[in-house]
Formats: sequence, C-alpha cells, structure tokens
Amino acid sequence: MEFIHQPYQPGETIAAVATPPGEGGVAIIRISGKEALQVASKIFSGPVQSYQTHTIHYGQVINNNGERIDDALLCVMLGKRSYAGEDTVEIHCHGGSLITRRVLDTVLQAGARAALPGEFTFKAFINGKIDLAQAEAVQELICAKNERALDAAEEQLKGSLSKKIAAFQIELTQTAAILEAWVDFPEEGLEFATMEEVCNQLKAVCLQLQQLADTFHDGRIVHDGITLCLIGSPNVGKSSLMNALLDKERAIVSHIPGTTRDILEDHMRLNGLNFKLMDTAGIRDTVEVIEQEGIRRSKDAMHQADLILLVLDAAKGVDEQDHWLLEQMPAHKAIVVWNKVDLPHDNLPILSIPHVVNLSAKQKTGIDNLRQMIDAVIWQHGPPSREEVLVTNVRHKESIIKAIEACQQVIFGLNSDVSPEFLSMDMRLALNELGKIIGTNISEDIISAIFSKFCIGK
Ligand SMILES: Nc1nc2c(ncn2[C@@H]2O[C@H](COP(=O)(O)OP(=O)(O)OP(=O)(O)O)[C@@H](O)[C@H]2O)c(=O)[nH]1
Ligand SMILES: [Mg+2]
Repeated sequence: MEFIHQPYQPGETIAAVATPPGEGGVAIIRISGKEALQVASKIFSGPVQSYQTHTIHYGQVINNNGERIDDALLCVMLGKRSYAGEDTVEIHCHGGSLITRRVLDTVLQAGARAALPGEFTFKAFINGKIDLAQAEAVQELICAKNERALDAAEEQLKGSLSKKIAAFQIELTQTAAILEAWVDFPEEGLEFATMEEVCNQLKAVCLQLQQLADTFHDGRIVHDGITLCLIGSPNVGKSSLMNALLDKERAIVSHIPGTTRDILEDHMRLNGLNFKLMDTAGIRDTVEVIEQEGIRRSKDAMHQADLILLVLDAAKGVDEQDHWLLEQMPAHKAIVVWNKVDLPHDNLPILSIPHVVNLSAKQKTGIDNLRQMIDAVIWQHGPPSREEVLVTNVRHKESIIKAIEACQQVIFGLNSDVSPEFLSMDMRLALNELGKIIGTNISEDIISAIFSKFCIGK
C-alpha cells in the first residue's frame, strides 16, 4: 500500500496539530501509531505507559532538555476504539500558534513522524474503521458549506451509501456465481437458475443502480451549490433584480441601457443551499467593442449556469431581441421573469418556457414567488429528505454508471448466446466498479489523490 506515492508502513507513529491554525482556547496535538504511548511518555510528566484507555490526565509537556513547555491534558485511546483504529494519544495544550508548534516539535523529536494530509483518516481506512466512501464523507463533512451538504455527508459517513453498495455487491456476486457455475458445469449449472431469471435479476439491479446514479443531480446541487445567471436585453432590470435577491445595493442600476458591462458575481443562501448569482451585460446588437465583449461573456455565463433567469420588461413587452433570447433558452433550466409589473402594461403573452414569475425588482414585490419558483425548478422530484442517500461524488457516480454498463453487457450477452466465460468477465467488471466506491480493488494512485485533498491533522 502506498500513501501519497510513498511506501506505507502500517502502524508507523505520526503526529500533527488536529485543530485549526491560529489562536484559540485549546489546541490538540494528535499522536497515532504503535508507539504513540512510548512517544507521549517521553514528553509528559505523568506515567503515560500505565494509563488506562479512554482516560484523561493532567500534567506538563517537557522537552528533551527537561524544560517545561506547557500544562496540558493528555487523552489516551488504545486499540480500535480511536478515530484511526490504533493507539492514539491526544495532547490538549494552550491554543497559541507558537506554543502549539513547540509541543508538536517536542513530539516529533520524541520519535513521531509529521503526518501527511489526511493521514489519520487514511489510517482509519487501512485499519478497517471506515471504508473509502466514508473517508471521503469525512472531508465533505468538514468542507460542507450548507446544511443540506452536511446532512448528505453525515449520511455517507454513517455508511448509508456503503450499505447500499454492499447490498448490490451481494446480489451481483450471486449472479456471478451462477454464471461461473454455467462455465464450470454447463449442464448442471442451469439448475441453479434459468437464463430468464438471471436476466430479470440483473435488470432489477440495473434499475436500482440507475436510481442511485440519478441522485447525483440533487447530490451535486447539495454539494456544489447552484450557479444562477440573470440574462436579458439592456435596461430590463437585471441588476435591480440581483440587488433585490441579495437584499443589498450590489450592482449599479441606471436608466441608461448598457450599464452593466462585465459579469458581476455574488453569493446568497436560499433554503439551505448556496447560490452563485451572476449579473450580466444586457444582450443587444452593438458596435461598441467593450460592450460586445461583455455580451460574449453574458452568453458564456448563460450556457454554463445551472439556472437562468431570463428577465423581460413587462411595460415594454417582447421585442425582437427578447424573441431571439427566448429561442436560445434551454427551457428546463430557465425561469422567465416579467419585471416592472408595477408599471402599466398590456396582457403578458404566453411564452414557450413553462416557468414564469411576475415581479417588480424596484418595488421588491413578487421576490418570494421567484424564490419559491427557483426551489421548484432546481429539485427535479422535490427536495431530497435529510436521510436520503445522495451520490455527491463524481467518482462514485462514474463507477455506478460503469457497473450498470457492465451489467447491461451481461444482459445483452445472455440474449445473444455469448459464451458464459465472457459474461462472467463482465460480471466481475461490474463488481470491481462497485468495489472502487468503498475502496476495494482501487489503485493506489486514486487513494493517494483522494487523501491528498484532506488537511493535515485530519
Ligand atoms: N418601475 C420599475 N423600474 C425598474 C424596475 N426594475 C428596474 N427598473 C428601472 O429600470 C432601469 C434599468 O435597471 P437596471 O437594473 O440597471 O437594468 P439592467 O437590466 O441591469 O440594465 P443593463 O445593465 O443596462 O443591461 C433603472 O432605471 C431601474 O430603476 C421595476 O421593477 N420597476
Ligand atoms: Mg445591469
């Protein structure tokens, strides 16, 4: 096993500051490995080697010249009952950056090696405390930027995704066993199951795997948030709407068409989700070079956005430019906003885009309706429940899709009299892909890449 491209010694004793950098009430230095107690006993005033597991002790941290560094509490967790699943000692010292550094240096001089990013979690993984999907959930939990992302990470850390994957593995292993029986005992093998039964079972698994893969739409929204782009002709009130949604005067608003020249970004939270708002330059035919570049950027932003608010001016109605924009709109990710409904206006025409809201950005009326519409459009099947297992990681999604493809190959092969040897190989491919999600049959490079994204001390 390698970790960040270095041969890995299981049980090697490592140490790092587990608390964030900077000043705080308390800092924690974590020591983990076979010699955690031995290292701690060299630097602590008390009889560390005699401490019972899961006990905490007051004493002094002493350097190798016998000088007192700090008063501290020392917490001992032996064997599997620790985060990393091996002997662990935590030193709770004062939380100044200098003092923390000194305590860590003392620990390193006493024989521990400085931990690499994510190495405690890596140890938890190789010591069998958690699987790879759970290890990734630890990082997602730490980095969660909204409540929904936190819920999803907690579910994954509890093992909900891993349990689902394990259940699929059991079903596919049974099918693989039947296929191998057909290879080994071509006559008797068919007694275990008919071809039709195997096909039906595989189709059912594919369907459930597809349902799990489909949660990635919601999972990505939860994890990454939504990019929301305001698009429209000049002067329709895009910047006014941006300000109304943010509830602050972020963008310059004026009656002069072409006020916004560049893309303006800001962030907001809506129903527990993170949104990146992008106000753009009004789209029109112009010979002005800077404005042309702004309009090019507006179009780019429109294509990249998860959701587009196409702003129209109710008082002006739909002109040629608006018609062109309406034709460009991907209807599934667009909401038409009829702005300026406070002004006198004709009956508003019915448009090809089903999601429509009337409001006044200036008067700030109808903004809540827009917020509700945004929520309705982004969740394809209503918002997920807190407990729903969501695939939030593209690596997991890709493995699920590859497993489905391999199962479909088997189904196709069964219906076209392909030799069971080949079907068996495809079956193993599907199982391998599922195994990658929880960390079996996975290359060391991928493991290294996953853990290198962690912070030091985790
Ligand atoms: N009556 C009324 N006026 C509005 C409303 N929204 C915006 N306006 C006015 O419309 C004009 C243009 O508003 P902006 O928000 O700058 O429009 P924009 O779409 O960002 O314009 P560009 O940046 O030039 O593309 C300003 O004078 C606003 O005060 C509204 O709901 N009602
Ligand atoms: Mg503007």
